[in-house]
Parts: sequence; structure tokens; C-alpha cells
Amino acid sequence: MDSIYFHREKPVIPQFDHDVFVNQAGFTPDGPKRAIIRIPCEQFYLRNEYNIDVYTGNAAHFGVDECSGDDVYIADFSDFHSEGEYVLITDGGARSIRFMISRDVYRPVFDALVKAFYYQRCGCELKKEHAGVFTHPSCHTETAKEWGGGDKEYDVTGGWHDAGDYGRYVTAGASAAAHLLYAYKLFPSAFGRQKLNIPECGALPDILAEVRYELEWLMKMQREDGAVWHKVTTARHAPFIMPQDDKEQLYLFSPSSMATADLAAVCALASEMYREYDGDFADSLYNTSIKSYKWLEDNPGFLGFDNPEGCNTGTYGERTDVDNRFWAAAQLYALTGEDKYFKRIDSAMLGFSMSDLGFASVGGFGSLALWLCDRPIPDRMRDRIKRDFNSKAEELKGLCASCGYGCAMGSWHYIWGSTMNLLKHAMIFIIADRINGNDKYHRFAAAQLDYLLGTNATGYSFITGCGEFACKSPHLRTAYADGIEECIPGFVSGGPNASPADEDARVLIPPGTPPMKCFVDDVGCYSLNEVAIYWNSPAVFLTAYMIDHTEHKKG
Ligand code: 9MR
Ligand code: ZN
Repeated sequence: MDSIYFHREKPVIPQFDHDVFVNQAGFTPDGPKRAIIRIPCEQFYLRNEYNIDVYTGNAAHFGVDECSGDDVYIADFSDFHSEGEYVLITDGGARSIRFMISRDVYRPVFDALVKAFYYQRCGCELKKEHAGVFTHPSCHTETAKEWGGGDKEYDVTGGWHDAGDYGRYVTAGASAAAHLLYAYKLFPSAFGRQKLNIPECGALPDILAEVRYELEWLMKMQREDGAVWHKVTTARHAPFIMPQDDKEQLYLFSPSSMATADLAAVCALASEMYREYDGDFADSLYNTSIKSYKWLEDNPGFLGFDNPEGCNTGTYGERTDVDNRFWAAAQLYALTGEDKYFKRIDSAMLGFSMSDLGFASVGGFGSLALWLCDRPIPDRMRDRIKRDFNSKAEELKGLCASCGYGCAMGSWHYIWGSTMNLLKHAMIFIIADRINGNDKYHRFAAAQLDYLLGTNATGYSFITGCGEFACKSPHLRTAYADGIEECIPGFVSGGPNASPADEDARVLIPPGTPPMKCFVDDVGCYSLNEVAIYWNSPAVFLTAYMIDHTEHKKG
């Protein structure tokens, strides 16, 4: 992944030309509503589609925001509830883009975010009737060989392409599937009416059909002895060609204990969730899970992963597997109630975050398994989970208060894939509320969606196809090589990165640029503008929550 693909003139990149930032999808009638203004403002107005001013508010001066460097003013109009289309205008005449207030504003965004997983499918043809213009023949259908191994051939077709590249990585896939499954578990009504127009439309809710596509592949990644191959990729990242044209040899890379534990965990979770629809599938998920778990018990040491010489695809290395093992044990305890899993949880519960929901740090998934199951859980364990989520939520609330844009990130969070930090933080607010049985953090969760959809110092909506000024040149091979002007919709960009790893970003971003502005909507900038399944999946969780909240709590 270097910039050899993009020996081009310096690209012309459109800049947001408004001084007022809003969530470009809009707001729900009863939800929080804020715009951020980067020029002096005392009063602001909302003008409706008939050119009538329907609301006047006073802006609050926030001051200089450290992450953006902007001197900002906050326009809060949460007490305005009328549905319609509006523009926010400041007393100095600056205008926002048009935005909606409506109960359904997040539905198209939510649908697009989930449909993006279908567009990432590997090993099947994307047909016109499902993919519209974004069709392609099936890809990566050849067998894989073991890297450094013999000539034995393995069928590991299927699953989702990880990101802008065509690799498929177990820990990344398992955590993306877990975000989606937990989103469904917590907010089933949001998914109930969802019609994604995917090939399996029918018996299963669409989300479960889509996740099943990944699970079928994940199960193929299990080795005969229960260990799980860390990834299947070509030796080097493909150039920017369509997936069906990527014909290089596929390799399976050595198993890791993280991949093995994550597979055991996600299969246990899925076994429970698919049982009511397909008992055989639930059984095979269960069998896969306990087989990997047995391998973990027989192999208690940490088995990490690093790329061998000659391979440059993603690494997804980790320094510990205690959280992965905890997640597996917790998920199997939730499923079976067996004592042996409980004992493991009990002895594992020390020294790692029990609220993180990332692709590497997965303790939060184990906490969710325990919190949501109806097995006996001792109070001290419940307290520990509650404490982890609450203290993290309070810390993040503090970050929101010190950011003019209301974002739960400090300067150090603007790294490769910063939108995942943002979205994981939104999940923590949501889960903390769930645990506490109240709505205290709702507005903070909502503010993270505002940031994602345009209330940030770049003005971009970081979801392709969603919003008037949305990213449209992500580092995504299919979107580039298909030759179609319009970008495939529903992909979350990695977002601003204050220490970019790619050459293009270094050239395009002037030194000293504040972290939140270290972003370019350019296909070459893989460390700022790539997409990834596990950046989409927490965004699905957040939008499912927002829809559920609107329907049930009048939010
Ligand atoms: O998302 C990953 C990011 O946190 C790391 O900093 C980066 C470098 O190791 O790798 C990212 O993951 C990439 C993966 O290695 C390969 N597929 C694309 C992923 C998104 O950029
Ligand atoms: Zn493929």
C-alpha cells in the first residue's frame, strides 16, 4: 500500500465553503440539534423551505478548539421540533447547507452503511439486480495455499474484503461481525423493517443474512486442529484493479491465538442468535466454537502474528490475547452456562479494558456477552463491567466538553482510522446508558454521529454518498477501478490522521495542520481515507441505536 499507484499531478480537492457545520443528514424532531459556526456570531436563524424565518437563537461562544484550531460558536436549537427542510443563517449572513428535521433522517444512512457489507462480498458475483451499477463477476474463487507450506489447497472463499484492499483477516472480520450482531441484539426493531435488496432476501432478517456470509467464511478459516489462520491474502496488496482481475496466488498465514479466540467467540455469539432460524447452522457454529476453544485450552501460550518476509498485506498484530480469550470464554459461558467457561472468565478478569470494542482490543464484547445473558453473574463481575463503561463514558464526556465540535476525541485519537475511535466512543456512551438504565449519554452519542456526518472541522460527511458534501474518493479499489464517477455509497472513511503514514498525505497536508483538519478526500491517502468493515460496523451500531431511540424514546 504505497503511492506507486498514484503518480499523478497534485489533485484538485474540493474544500467545504461554508462557515456553519451541521449534520448533513439532519436531526430528529425531539433529538439534540447543534450547529457549529467558525466565524463570530451572536444570533442565528432557521429559515424554512418557503423562505420564512421560523426560529431565532443565541449562539454561545466556545472559544478556540484545540483539535481543530478553530474559534467556534455553538448554535443549539434542540428546542425547535418542527419537521421540514431548513438552512441555518447567522447574523453575519453565513449559511449552513440545507438540512432536514424529520423522524426518518437516519434511515437512509443506516441502510447504506449496512448495504456496504454486501458490496464488500468476496467470492460471489454482484448482480445488477442487487448491486445496481456496482456489479462485478465473482472474485478470489481460487484455492489458497499455506504460506511457506506444501501444495495442499484450501477452499477459503467467501467473506467480505477487509477494506480498500482485497485481504480477508479473521480478527477484523470477527469484530465487525460482532458489532453488527450486537447492534441487532440491542436494537432489533431498527433492523426489522430493513430491506437491503441482497440475494438472500427472505427468511432471515437482512442483517443476519449479510453477517452469515462472513460467518461461513470465518468458519472455513479454522484449521483441522481448531487453530485459526490469521488471514488469507495474496503476498502483496493488489494494484488498483477490480477484484475479479486480481489473480495472484492466495495464501493462508500462520494461525494466531487472537484469531482462534475471536472465532470461538463470534461463533458462540452467532450460534445463539441464528438458532431460531436455522438449527443446523447454529450447530455448526457451536461445533466450530468449541473446537477452537479446545485448541485455546490446549495451547495456553500467546501466539501472535507478524508478516513474514515477502508479504506486505495487513498485519493486525496484537501484543496480548488475554482479552480475546476472555471474550471467547464469556461468549461460551453466555451460550452454555457451563462452569469451566465461568472459571476462565473469573481468572481472566484483570488488567485489560473491559469496555473496548475494537478489532484488537475486544474485552468490551466479552462484557456485553456477560451483561446481556441470563446466566448467573456475580455482583462483583457486574460491578466491574459497570465501572469500566461508566468511568470510560465520564472520561469521554470530558473530551466532548473540551472539543468545540462536541467530539469525544482528544488530539491523540486522530490516528489511522480515527473514525473508529469516534465510533467506539459512541458505542461506550450507548452501552453505558443501557447498563445504567437511563439516557444520560444520549446527546453525546448523537454528537458523534453529527461529527461523522459533517459537524467537524473539515465539513465532510465521512460516509460516502451520505450528505451534500460527502467523501467521494476513498482508498477503495472497487470504487476506483470500476470507472464509475459516482462512489459506491455507505462507506465510512478512516478520517483525519495527524500522523499520516502515506506519502500522498504528507505532500497534501501542510505541517502544523491541527489534528481534526489532517484529512484529504483523495484515493491515494490510504492512512486517512481508506474504508474498512470495522469502521462501518460501529457506525451501523450507532445509527441503529439512533433509529431505535427515535422510535421508542421520542429522541
Ligand atoms: O485499521 C488499521 C490501523 O489501525 C493500522 O494503524 C494500520 C496499519 O497497521 O492498519 C489498518 O488496517 C488496515 C489493514 O492492515 C489492511 N487492510 C486495510 C486496513 C485499513 O487501513
Ligand atoms: Zn474477492
